[in-house]
Amino acid sequence: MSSGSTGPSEPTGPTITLVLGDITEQHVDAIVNAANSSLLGGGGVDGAIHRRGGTAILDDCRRLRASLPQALSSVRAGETPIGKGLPTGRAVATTAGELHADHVIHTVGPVHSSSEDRSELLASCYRESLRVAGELGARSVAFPAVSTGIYGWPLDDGARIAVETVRETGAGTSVEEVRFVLFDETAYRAFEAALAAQG
Ligand code: AR6
Repeated sequence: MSSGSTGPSEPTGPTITLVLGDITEQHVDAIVNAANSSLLGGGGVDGAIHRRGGTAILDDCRRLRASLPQALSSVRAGETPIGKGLPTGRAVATTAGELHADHVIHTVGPVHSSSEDRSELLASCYRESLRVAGELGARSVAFPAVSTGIYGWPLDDGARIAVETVRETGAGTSVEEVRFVLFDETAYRAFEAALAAQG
């Protein structure tokens, strides 16, 4: 797979890098998974991460599910109730198993809706994942384009929200590199355009 990178973002925030490729092949401190509320795996990038990372990730997810009411301090309006798993927009970490990373951070993106604006929930995925990464001391974090596959979010808008949210965290994170790992050229170009549009 080829790869490319862009210049640094704002001086005080993480450097944003774009890579065309498979997120399960990245060597970073933390890999973000576009999971679902069950945390028990699925298709898309979630399936790939569990396949490549091995059963240790699923074992950890099962343990986390059991402790979710303790792990999450509050449920906000519109979120999935805690009894049904990890609420949309939130993030939790597990081992990365056999992946070339120390942690997998699982976040649950919103399903795209044309009748309701769920952008804030998608932004929350990036914000919460970076917050968890900071707590773990992770310096490099790889993100997929959350919600832009099975959950149907239009790529251009998903890319805009992703870049905007990472930029907005600015100095508010100890993460030094945010690497967006895009699975195909269309996704890569959408992120490239979002970066260019946001200066
Ligand atoms: N590396 C990087 N990006 C990938 C990879 C990969 N190996 N595989 C897919 N993508 P999706 P969602 C891209 O569907 O939309 C699962 O079943 C893909 O091209 O993985 O958030 C979960 O369990 C797309 O651009 O996640 C949930 O039920 C992006 O990753 C549901 O899908 C996200 O696509 C979550 O849907």
